[in-house]
Amino acid sequence: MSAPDPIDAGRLHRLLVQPGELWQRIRVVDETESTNSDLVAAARAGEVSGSVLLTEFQSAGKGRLNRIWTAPPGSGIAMSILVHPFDVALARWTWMPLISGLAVAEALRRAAEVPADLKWPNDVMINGRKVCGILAERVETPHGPACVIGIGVNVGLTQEQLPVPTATSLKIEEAATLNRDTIVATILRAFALIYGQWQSSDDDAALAASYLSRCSTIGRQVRVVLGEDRTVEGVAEAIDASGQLIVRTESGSRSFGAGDVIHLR
Ligand code: BT5
Repeated sequence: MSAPDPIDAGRLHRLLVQPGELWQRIRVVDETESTNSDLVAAARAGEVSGSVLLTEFQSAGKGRLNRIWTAPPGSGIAMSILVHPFDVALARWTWMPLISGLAVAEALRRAAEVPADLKWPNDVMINGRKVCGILAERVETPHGPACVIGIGVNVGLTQEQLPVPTATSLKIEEAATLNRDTIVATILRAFALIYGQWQSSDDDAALAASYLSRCSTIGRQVRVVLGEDRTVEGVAEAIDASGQLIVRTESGSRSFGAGDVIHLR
């Protein structure tokens, strides 16, 4: 198998970085432990909003809840983005992980022509298997609170290279393109669009509707895993105004702001 073309920071810069637009700085490093850890540290040191950091290989990629994200060198997209939603009330920041998932799902549909959808809150799935994981972290910076969002997309992994059997890749799903520059640019454009709409309007109803149109969790029997031996089962009914998942259980409806969801049937 031939090696993939390296991600081209210069090309991405030409495509995306413009004064007055969201994206201001795009860097690619050969290898690092975790792009999220690096960008969180940079944000604390004053890095500008609209910074994007990509790498060809992470030696200690982070998942949620201290889990690990792994992928062979050059096999995917490992990217973190830094944004300062200055004008947005903190109470609405609960939408950030969902906006990110929605942007990736839309971008993979558009650029790679795959039927990507979302398992609440932000796992991007193709045919029930995970193609992208997202880790959103809030960080205190000299400019105020900010958000670092880590996006890992499996692009060229073969079946044998998948770290877990529940994963998939764009290659396995016979995507229309495996060009990582194209996919990164499409994700960043989609994010800028949805994020811009969220930032400029307090009405989250349209956002919730867009999210719901891509979310495969609603209407399903689910198990929400809250801790080692704490789980809740029921039917996923809705997403509320802050992006929380509402589940109808035997003892009534409950809402969840975080947690791992398993689709049961
Ligand atoms: C996530 O966590 O899905 C968030 C992953 C975020 C990764 C990006 S890459 C760029 C940025 N820098 C970082 O350091 N991280 C971000 P979670 O939902 O906890 O899922 C982690 C679980 O998914 C692991 O415990 C494995 O079971 C599984 N997993 C690990 N690598 C995977 C992969 N490449 N594809 C699919 N599943 C994977």
